[in-house]
Amino acid sequence: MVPDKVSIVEAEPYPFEFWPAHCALVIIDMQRDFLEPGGFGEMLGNDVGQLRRTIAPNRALLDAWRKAGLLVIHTREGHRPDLADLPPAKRIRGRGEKHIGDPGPMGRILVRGEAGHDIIRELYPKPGEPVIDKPGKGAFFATDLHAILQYHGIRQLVVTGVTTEVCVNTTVREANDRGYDCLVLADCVGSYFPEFQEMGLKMIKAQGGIFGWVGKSDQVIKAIGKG
Ligand code: TIU
Repeated sequence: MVPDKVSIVEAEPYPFEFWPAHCALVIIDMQRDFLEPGGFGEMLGNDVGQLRRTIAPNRALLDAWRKAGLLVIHTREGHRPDLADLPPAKRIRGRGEKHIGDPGPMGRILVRGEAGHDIIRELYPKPGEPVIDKPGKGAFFATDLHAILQYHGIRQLVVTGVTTEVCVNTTVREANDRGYDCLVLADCVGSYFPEFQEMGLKMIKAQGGIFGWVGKSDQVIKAIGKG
């Protein structure tokens, strides 16, 4: 049993009241196609180094989180092999040569069951840890994430993963509207674009924490250690 008590975690715009027994770690889309050299992300011309710097801090946080027996949830962006859940608008967006579902460097792009769709080895889910397969950018859209969180009595989320301005921001906004407090960890989220990393975090913590808080993983690890 996780003790039902609060720790204060340094964060912006003001300290975050961390209730570990009611808080889940949500690791967004740390998938091979987004992070690995030779994957879909790099094929599109993106600098995967901007995302790879998040791997080590996520790993340290995940180790501490698991050791404390807290709930961790992993998400993956992707689609059914028959692409029945892929809106045509999403498929053709970008006018690129390659679309979701086409053969890519690590199997069919963003299709469930393909190598590139899976989570990177360093952060691979353990048996029993929920993995949410999501067809959209937000982790609540067309998934059972909210039901799983409610079942576990979760009221807060520590959010990490990629990319900061796309799937992380969308998920935090969805979570905010569903009544969850979100703490986003700056060193554990990444964008291909440094300016979007900065602004993506500013947008969350602006206006008194309009969507949530921004903090750092070492502060959360410290708080777990004291738990
Ligand atoms: N997971 C996620 O953010 N999906 C994306 O497509 N991100 C981009 O930044 N493209």
